[in-house]
Amino acid sequence: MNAQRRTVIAAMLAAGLPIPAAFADDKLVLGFAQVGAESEWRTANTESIKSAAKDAGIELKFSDAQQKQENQIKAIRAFIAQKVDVIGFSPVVESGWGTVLREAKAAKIPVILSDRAVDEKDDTLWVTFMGSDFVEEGRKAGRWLLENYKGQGDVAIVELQGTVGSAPAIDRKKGFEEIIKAQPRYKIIRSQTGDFTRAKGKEVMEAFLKAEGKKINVLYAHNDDMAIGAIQAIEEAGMKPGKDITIISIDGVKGAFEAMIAGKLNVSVECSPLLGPQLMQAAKDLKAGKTLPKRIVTKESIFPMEVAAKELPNRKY
Ligand code: GYE
Repeated sequence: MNAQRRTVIAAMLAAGLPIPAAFADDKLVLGFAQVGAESEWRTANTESIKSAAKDAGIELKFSDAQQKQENQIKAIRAFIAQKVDVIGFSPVVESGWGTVLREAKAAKIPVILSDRAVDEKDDTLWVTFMGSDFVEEGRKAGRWLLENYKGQGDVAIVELQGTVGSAPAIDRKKGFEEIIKAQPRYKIIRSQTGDFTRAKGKEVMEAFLKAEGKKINVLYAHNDDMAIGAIQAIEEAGMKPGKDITIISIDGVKGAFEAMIAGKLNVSVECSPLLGPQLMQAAKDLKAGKTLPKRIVTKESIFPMEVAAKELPNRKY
């Protein structure tokens, strides 16, 4: 229900007037500004949000920003103009949100950050941030490498980063580096963005292979889609992904499980996109006047290739 309608209902109640059913049952309206459709993860996230809104009886206004911050800002402004009850969004990059978030606050519309964080000092600009601990995901990837890599001597790692300036790219790099720096033989020899997509992952891996060739021992990809693109590049270069080059990625989407079963991907760190139900619950709680915890962390695991075939039937995305 929008703020205007709430005021009208309050005035009617105060005047002792009956509230027409259609008026009072008015649906909660949630505006959601999504990043885009860049990965299998993102598609599953969108699907989770849409189906959870339906199940919860929430009217969802959904916007796809095609990975552009300016589109997300436009969408949020449109939600403010439409006086939605709650705004949810997954910020494509961390910085540059202060102005539009202050506009939402001035309009008294609560904002929920879903999946990705913003880099803003004033944390009263959003009510809660729900999503994964990306630094911890990076650490899990690093720990798996240190515990499982069998080769001797220097280990040459190439890294495919996510979208430049995005929370998962910044944090997954940080967590991974924090762990591997304990063993100086592990060295990141090249690191570049593949923007979280298969096409870019393939293209950048081709360039890495051209420059470094057989020197590359390990690929660390910030998501499965880039790893899957890179696998293609490695095969086209006549090498065996998962054997000649150890491959580590993050998300745990079905495509990664298939690659692991085929022996081409060594491990995927789980990052759940199934945030829809908790987002709807949070929107309802806000409407009911409840206070939400400032941070809601998603619980996650890690899947090495040895368990992929057994786990695949349990996967929901
Ligand atoms: O890992 C990647 C997606 O923000 C956690 O965005 C998300 C990331 C996810 O495109 O596949």
